[in-house]
Amino acid sequence: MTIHADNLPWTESPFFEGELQESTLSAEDKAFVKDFSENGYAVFDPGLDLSLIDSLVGSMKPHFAKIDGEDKRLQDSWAYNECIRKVAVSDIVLHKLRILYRREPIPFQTLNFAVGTQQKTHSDMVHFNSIPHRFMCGVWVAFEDITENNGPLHYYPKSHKLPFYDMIDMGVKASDNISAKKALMAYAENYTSFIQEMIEALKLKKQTLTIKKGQAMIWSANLLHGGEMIHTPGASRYSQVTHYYFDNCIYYVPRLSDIAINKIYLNNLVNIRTGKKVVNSYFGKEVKPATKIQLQQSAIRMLSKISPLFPKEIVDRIKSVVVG
Ligand SMILES: O=C(O)CCC(=O)C(=O)O
Repeated sequence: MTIHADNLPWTESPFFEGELQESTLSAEDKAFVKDFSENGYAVFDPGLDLSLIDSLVGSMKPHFAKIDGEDKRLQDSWAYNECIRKVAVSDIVLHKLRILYRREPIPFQTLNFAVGTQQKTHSDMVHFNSIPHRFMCGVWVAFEDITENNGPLHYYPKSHKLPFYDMIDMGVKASDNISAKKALMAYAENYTSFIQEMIEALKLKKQTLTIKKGQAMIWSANLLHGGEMIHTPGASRYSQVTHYYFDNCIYYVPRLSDIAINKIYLNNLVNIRTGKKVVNSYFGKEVKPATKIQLQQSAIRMLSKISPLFPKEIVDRIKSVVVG
């Protein structure tokens, strides 16, 4: 009897080898899928027109110039920049993702970088998880040649096979002080030091992604990755990562959730391909879990709409009652 584990990406299923043999994919696609299953990432050519990349970078330069500080990243600029949207919904990327996940991909977030992020090593699963688990991945595209000097992406091959470490594993109650933790990398102290210590304890081997302009890499949800140091001060590193979920899941943020006490922080997403709101779905049916955090999220949204009409002290008082 063959058991098909539909609620796991097939590349991460215990039945993968058998399913791969049974599959009708071409030999080339089979090798691609097998490599991704074993290593947790795949480098490929998304077939992007280099003139699209040049227009994208040219049109984003004035936006990057307005950012103060070192971290030159822009989130969700696909909403006003059609070139960014085209990269996110590129036919070749979507085709590869359909093969790797056997579900319809949902591009839901873009991040555009002008320089290397030097971001600490992490698994995306702590930011974006799904139920069923692991239906999430990132696709990173180089908009210029990437060298060891301009802060390449780094990653740990096969680390996607490690367990998923949630905030409870670090002894942290994730849903405490959500507003503080929502600030970028505010979770860093506990999470990223745990990951770094684990890498050292397991002696995991790091690789860097020195690819050419136009090339891309897909990483699976739990692959450990981050940004290398920039060795050439002032060097640019134009690039884009698009994050994808897959259909028929619940989508949530583990670093802000404590599922054990019914606090799940759901993502409120738009599908970049269709422009439609992404529905949370469990076994094919829409779910609207009325958890405390979800109620808090909608109460805060409502409060910010009416807050100009009331004195600040009153709004703050209501907020403290609602959020606790
Ligand atoms: O581009 C980089 O340097 C890191 C990007 C990253 O870690 C992410 O998008 O999760």
